[in-house]
Amino acid sequence: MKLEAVELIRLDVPLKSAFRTSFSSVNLHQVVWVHAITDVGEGWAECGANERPDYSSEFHNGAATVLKSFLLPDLFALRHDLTAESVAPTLEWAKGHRMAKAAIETALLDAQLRASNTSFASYLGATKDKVPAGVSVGIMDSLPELMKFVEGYLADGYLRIKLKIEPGWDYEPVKLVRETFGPDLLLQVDANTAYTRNDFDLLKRLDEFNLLLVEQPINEEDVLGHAKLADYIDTPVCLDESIISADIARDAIELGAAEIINIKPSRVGGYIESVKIHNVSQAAGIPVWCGGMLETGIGRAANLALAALPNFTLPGDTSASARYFETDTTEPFVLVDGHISVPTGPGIGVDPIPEIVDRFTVSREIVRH
Ligand code: SMG
Ligand code: MG
Repeated sequence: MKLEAVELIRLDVPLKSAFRTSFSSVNLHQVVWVHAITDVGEGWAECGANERPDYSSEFHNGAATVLKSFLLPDLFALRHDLTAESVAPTLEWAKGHRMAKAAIETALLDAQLRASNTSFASYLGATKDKVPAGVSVGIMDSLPELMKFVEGYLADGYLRIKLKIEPGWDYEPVKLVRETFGPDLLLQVDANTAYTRNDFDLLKRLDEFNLLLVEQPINEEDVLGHAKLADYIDTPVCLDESIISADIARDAIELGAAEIINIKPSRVGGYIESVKIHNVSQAAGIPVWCGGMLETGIGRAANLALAALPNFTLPGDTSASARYFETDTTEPFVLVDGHISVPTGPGIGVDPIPEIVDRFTVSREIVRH
C-alpha cells in the first residue's frame, strides 16, 4: 500500500468523572488520533500519549510533532512498499516514541486489514469472541465516595476491580473494599510507580488481602527492585510502565520481576510487538492482561481484539464505553454479563461517528509527502 496523507486530529473528550492516579487527575481525555489515507483505503488509531509526559515520557503534542517531523516522512518515502509490518523496522532508527509509532502502525494496519476484509482479532490470533471486563477505579477524596463507585461498577457487572493506590491511599481502601465485598471479589491494585525500595514493608501489608496482583509499585527503570519486591511479598508483582518491548519482557521475566504482565499496545509500539510480548510470556508461563489508556472506541476496539488472545487469562482494563464517556466516538462498547464482545468487522471493526468526532475536535492537520 502507499501512504497518501495523514490527518492528525486533536480531540478533547469529556470524562463522566475525574480519573485520579498517583500522578494526575484528569476530567478530559485529551488525545491525538491518526487517520491514515492510503491508496487501498483509510485507517484509524488513537495515540496513547497523555496531555503531559506523566505516565511515560510521551505527550500528545510531542507525538504529533515526531510523527510530522520524522516518522511520517520515512513512511511516505516507502511509496508502494509500505505495509503495516514494515512500519516498525523502518522507524527503528528513531529512539523511543513508541506511542507515536504505535499510532501510525495501528492506523496503517487498520487500513490494510479493511482492504483485505480481515478483522484485527483474526490477524492477531484471537481465540475468543468476548472478553471478561475489569474496571480501573481512581483515587478518591474519601472512602465513602470510593465505595459508591465500586458498588456501582459491581452492579454494572464488572468482573474485577482495580484500585489505584499511592502512599496514604492503600491499606485502608483495599481493606474496606475486601471486607465489604468479600473474599471472592477479583481485586488488584495499581501504584503507577508511586512507591520506592524503602516501602517494601508497606506493600507487604497488602498481602493479607489476597490480591490478584500489585501493578508497577516502584520506578519503571528499577526492574531489579521489582524482582527484590517479588521475593519479599506474596502478592504477585505485575509490570506495566517497565515493559516497553518483548526483549524487556523476556529479561524482566527471567529476573523474576514480572510475575504477570499488563500489555498496553500503545506503550510497547503497537499490536505486532504486543503479540510478541504475549508469546514470550506464554512460553514462560506468565499470564498477561490488556491495559488501557482511557481509549475511546477506536482504541478500545483494537484492545478488545488483542485481549482475545489465549494467554490473556486475567480480565483487562477493557471496560465499556460508559465507564468513562457519556458519548463515545464510535458505537459504544457495552458490558453484557461482565463481558465485552470482540469486534468482528474488517480492521478495528468500528467507525468513528463524524458528528461526534467534530464535536470533540480541537484541531486537525493534514500531513502529505
Ligand atoms: O483505559 O481503563 C483505562 C485506563 C486504565 O488505569 C488505567 N490506566 O497505569 O494502567 C494504568 C493507567 C494509566 C492511565 S494514564 C491516564
Ligand atoms: Mg498501570
